[in-house]
Amino acid sequence: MDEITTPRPNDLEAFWMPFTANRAFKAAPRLLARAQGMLYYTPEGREIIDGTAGLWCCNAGHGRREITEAIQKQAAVMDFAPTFMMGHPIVFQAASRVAEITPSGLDYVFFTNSGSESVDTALKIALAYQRARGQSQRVRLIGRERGYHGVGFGGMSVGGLGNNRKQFGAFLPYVDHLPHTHAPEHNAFSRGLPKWGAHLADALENLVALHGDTIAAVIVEPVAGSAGVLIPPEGYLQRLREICTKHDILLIFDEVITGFGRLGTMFGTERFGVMPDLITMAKGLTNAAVPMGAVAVKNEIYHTVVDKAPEGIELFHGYTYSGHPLAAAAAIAAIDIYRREDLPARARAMEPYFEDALHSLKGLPNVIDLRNFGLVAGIELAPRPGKPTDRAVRILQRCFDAGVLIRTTADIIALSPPLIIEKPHIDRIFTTLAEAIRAEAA
Ligand code: PXG
Ligand code: PLP
Repeated sequence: MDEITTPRPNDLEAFWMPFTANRAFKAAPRLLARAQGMLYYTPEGREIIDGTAGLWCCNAGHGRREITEAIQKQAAVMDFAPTFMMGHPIVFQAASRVAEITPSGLDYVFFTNSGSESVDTALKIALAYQRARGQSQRVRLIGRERGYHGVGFGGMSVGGLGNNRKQFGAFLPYVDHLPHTHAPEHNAFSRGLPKWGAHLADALENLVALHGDTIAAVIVEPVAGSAGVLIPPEGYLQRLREICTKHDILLIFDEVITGFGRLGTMFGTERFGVMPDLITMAKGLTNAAVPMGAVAVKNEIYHTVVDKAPEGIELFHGYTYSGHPLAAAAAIAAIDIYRREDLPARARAMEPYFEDALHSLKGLPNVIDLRNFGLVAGIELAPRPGKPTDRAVRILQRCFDAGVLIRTTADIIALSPPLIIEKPHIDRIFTTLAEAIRAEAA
C-alpha cells in the first residue's frame, strides 16, 4: 500500500478551488488520486472510505466497468455532435431511459451539464410554460430559506443560503422564499421524518395572499442536502403540493441529491408519494463519470410550450453540451446499473443499520442533533465559540487522516455514502467519526 500510484502535482497554485478555503488547503492539501468501489486512494496509495459518494454523486460506487466501457466506446465512435437542430442516436436513448425511471407522466427530458444548469433550465421552462398557457403575469419564483439550488443566478436567487449570496449583490427580481423547516427545538435526534412542522408549508398561502396570481413556480429540495441535511417534516411536502395545486402553481422538486436511489427509491418523489410538475437532476445521473444534468417535465408542460408555439424553435434555451454523447453513454450505463442491481432497494434495506449506527453517536461531546433519511445523515455540532466551522473542519481532517471521507457545511457533518455500502464500511465510518468527535472535544 506504500506504492506511489499517482504522482503528486508539483504546483497547487493555479487552480482556484471551488467552495474551498484555498489558502488553508494549499498549505495542507488533501489529495485523492484513484478510486474503486467504496474506496478512494491518496497519491501515496492510502485507502480512504468514501462516506460521501464523492459529492453525493457516485451512487453506484467508483470505477464501474460498464460505465467506463460505455464512455470509451462512445468516444471512439463519435466524440461530439450538436443537438441544436441536429441529433445523434444515443441522446434519444438516454432521454428515453431517464423517462422510464421518472414518475409516469413526467416523460420529457431536457439535458444540461450540471445541477445548477438543471435548476436554471427548470425555472426558465416554468416561466415559458406560464406564458404559453396565457398566464404571463406568473413571473414570480418561490424558493426556501436554506435551500441550495446551485450557483447560477437563477438557482442562487431562489436559493436560501446567505453565504452563497452575500458577495454578489444582484439577483433575479420577483423571487420570494418560504421558511426553512429545520426545528431542532422540536425535532432533535429524529429518526427518519421529523413529526413536527407540516404546517410550515402553509407559509405558501401567505405568499399567495401577498403575490396573488403572479407566482409561476415553487422550487424545493425534497430533502435539503447542502444546507446541512434538513429532513422535511412528515406531511410537509404533501401540504406544499396541495397548496400549489389549489393555486395553479408549478412545483419543482430539485432532486440533484435525492435522485438515483439516495432515499431508497429511484427519486424522492416516490418515497414521499408526492408528484411534482418538474424534477431537476444531475450527479448520480451518470454516476458522476461525465458531467450531466437533466430536467424531467410533465407531459402537459412539454405539449403546452411546444404545441402552442408558432412554427420554428419553441424554447430558446440549450447548452452546447446538452446531451453530449459521452455523457449520454454514461447515463445509459449508470441507469442500467441502478436498475439491474436495484440500488434504490439496497439503500432502503441498509437504511435501518445506517440509522442505528448514526444514532449511536448520541451523547458524544458537542453533538447537538442527529438526523437521517435514506442513506443521508446529518450530524450537527455545537460550533466552537467565536470560531464557527472550525470544529467540523478539524473533524474532517482527523477522519481523512484516519481513512474516512466525510463532508461538512458550517458545523454540520453530512454523510451520503455510495449505495453499494456494506455494513463493515458503515461500522468503520462511524467508529472513526466517533473517535474524531471525541478527540476534538479534548
Ligand atoms: N441543486 C441541488 C439540490 C444540489 O444539491 C445543485 C442543485 C447544483 O448542482 P451542481 O452540479 O451545479 O453543483 C446541487 C449541488 C455539498 C455539495 O457537499 C452539494 C452540491 C454540490 C457540491 C457540494 O453539500 N449540490
Ligand atoms: N459564451 C459564448 C461566447 C458562447 O459562444 C457560448 C456558446 O456558444 C456560451 C458562452 C455558452 O456555452 P455553453 O453552450 O457551453 O453553455
